[in-house]
Amino acid sequence: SYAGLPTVDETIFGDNASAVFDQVEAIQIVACGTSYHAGMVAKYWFEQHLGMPCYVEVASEFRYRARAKRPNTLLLTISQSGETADSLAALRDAAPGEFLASLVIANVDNSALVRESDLVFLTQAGPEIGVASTKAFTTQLVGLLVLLLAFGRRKGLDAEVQKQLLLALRSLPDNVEAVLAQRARIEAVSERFIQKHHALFLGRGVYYPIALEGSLKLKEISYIHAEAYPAGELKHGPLALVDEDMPVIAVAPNDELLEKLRSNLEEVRSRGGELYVFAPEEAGFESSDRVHVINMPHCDAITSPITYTVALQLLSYYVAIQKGTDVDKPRNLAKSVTV
Ligand code: F1P
Repeated sequence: SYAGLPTVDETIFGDNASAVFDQVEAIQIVACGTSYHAGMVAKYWFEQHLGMPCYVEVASEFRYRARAKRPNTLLLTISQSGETADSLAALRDAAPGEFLASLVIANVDNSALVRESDLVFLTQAGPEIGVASTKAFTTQLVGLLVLLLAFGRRKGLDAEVQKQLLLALRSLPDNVEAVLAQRARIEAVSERFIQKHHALFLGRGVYYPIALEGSLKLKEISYIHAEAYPAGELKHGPLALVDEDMPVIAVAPNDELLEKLRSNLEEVRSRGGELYVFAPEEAGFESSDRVHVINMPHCDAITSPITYTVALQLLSYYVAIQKGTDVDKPRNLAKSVTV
């Protein structure tokens, strides 16, 4: 008999996970920096696949504002270090009874957030040597997909979709290898950024937070000022910035938003902007003197944000190397922001 043995969820997330997950109707995510971007991705995933309301906020704001109570809501913090002061303060700021329970997705065991949360998912990415989060981010996204499956089993997520998700996770290492195989191409285009002072990242849907993360990496390790926008927002202001000196990096998977993105990129091209398009062959982009296409592997839709992230991380890495900045220890940043 299996009676009394921990469930799968308890094995992964800790004692009592099953009882908590059975009651969860909404998720409040709180995090900082890169980890906040992982939370933004989760919002797209949880609302699309489960119809589960998912609220995401930076910890440095969450803790300083009056909040309306949301019933049956799980408080989810995400943090590489598990020590980020704002995220920890947000957890501590939760009033008794405000949330059903707290869960942390963290990379460092026995860190403050791990000790103080009710449930824990350890990303086990190994030590992050550099200050800027990289493998922590991609493993946070995997952790969020595991959580999606845990809720999917409860919320009637189609068995076929659950199976597809498991298969997609299994082929993720091959997709990442395929991106790494493009490193020479990415290194070659990175040379064009050495003299640049600004860059614009564009994405749509779930790739908007991936664009944000790409721009954060470029800022953090190469000190190039970078912004990210959902591509449809271009015409509401940022288009004024586009000229021949402005590199525009587009995250362009072959999904249902591709045609909309393509017309946004046409707007950039017609204003002389130089395009760097991360896209699979079937998206049909062609390189020319002002358009540089970086071929991405064909990926399963649900895990594809993880694969595209690795490509953007490589771009920032090579730009930083070409500029001679310290990739592992960028100026002014600390690995864990504990004050
Ligand atoms: C949050 C974070 C990182 C960023 C830098 C400063 O850390 O903003 O995302 O790369 O290291 O701290 P954490 O809560 O994920 O440890």
